[in-house]
Amino acid sequence: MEMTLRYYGKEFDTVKLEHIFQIPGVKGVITTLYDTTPGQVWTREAIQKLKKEVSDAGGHISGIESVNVHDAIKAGTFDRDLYIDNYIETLENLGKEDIHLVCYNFMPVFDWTRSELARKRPDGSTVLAYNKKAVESIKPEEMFDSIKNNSNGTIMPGWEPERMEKVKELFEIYKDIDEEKLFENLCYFLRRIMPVCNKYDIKMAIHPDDPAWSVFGLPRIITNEKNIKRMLEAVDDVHNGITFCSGSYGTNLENDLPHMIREFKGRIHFAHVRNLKFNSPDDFEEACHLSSDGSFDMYEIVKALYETGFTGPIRPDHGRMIWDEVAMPGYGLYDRALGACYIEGLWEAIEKGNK
Ligand SMILES: [Mn+2]
Repeated sequence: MEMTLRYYGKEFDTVKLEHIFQIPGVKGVITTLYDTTPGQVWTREAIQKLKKEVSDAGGHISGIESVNVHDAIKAGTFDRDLYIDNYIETLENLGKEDIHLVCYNFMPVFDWTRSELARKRPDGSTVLAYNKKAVESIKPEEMFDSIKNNSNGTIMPGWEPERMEKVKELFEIYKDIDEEKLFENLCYFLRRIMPVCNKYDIKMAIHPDDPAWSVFGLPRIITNEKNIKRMLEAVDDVHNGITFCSGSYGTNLENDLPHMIREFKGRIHFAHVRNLKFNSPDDFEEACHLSSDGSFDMYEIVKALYETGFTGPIRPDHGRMIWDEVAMPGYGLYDRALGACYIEGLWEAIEKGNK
């Protein structure tokens, strides 16, 4: 595995690349062109500029998170082929720039959903949290507002203001889309992009729906073992793979995380490793990465990745806000750095224990 951190680019991130590369073992970032909109072609010049920014700081790009998929593709509207053509052109440009991992998601309208961005824990740290009742009691527009007002002046991925203006229109295009239709649209997209992925050896890694259930009545499909298996079999190409995000699959307590990792051996191209603490099945908060702070056995998760021969990038996922840091919620430097070192420690112990 390669330890990495997510980075949004110097105009958007509150964390500096130079600081990221001071974290032990981190020389790669997972990054994106944060100012592009879904459907827009990424030019080679823009990709080269991003690569240079990272290499000038002493590191490299380990993968892209995300190249966002336009809603026309997810909803399968009449103009989807135009947007898929653009997506293919972006993949081609990434391939020519020697980038071989692309994380994306297929969630309608919303990216991840949380009811709180700064729930205070007993030690004074703040974390993202989810309460099912709180989410069910508000309108989608209100969630946009609350996320905008609580993100410390940053723009949260998936919650860009231009999406909020279109939220009603977006709901409209999904009104006849059920899970089956969404699944078909995903397969259609994957079949069309597989040739370019094969040509440039680009591994596509779909991110799970977060949380792993339907929110605001919208369909959600990347939620459990059965559905992932169906997706991997429908387009049976190694370049059609997954991002194993423990914090997202873990929202559904029926998902057996180490078992899923073993089940999808060879098709996991990217891993997000983080812990959640459940206060009840309907309420969780994003604990620190340590097993004892949350509900997951992080040793078993890392062990499953190690034992299945995982060689891709891992990144610590959302961190707590600690030590008075002011940053994009979930994406401060300090707690993610602690998470990276903790996961590296688990990995080293498991690796040496196996020799
Ligand atoms: Mn994730």
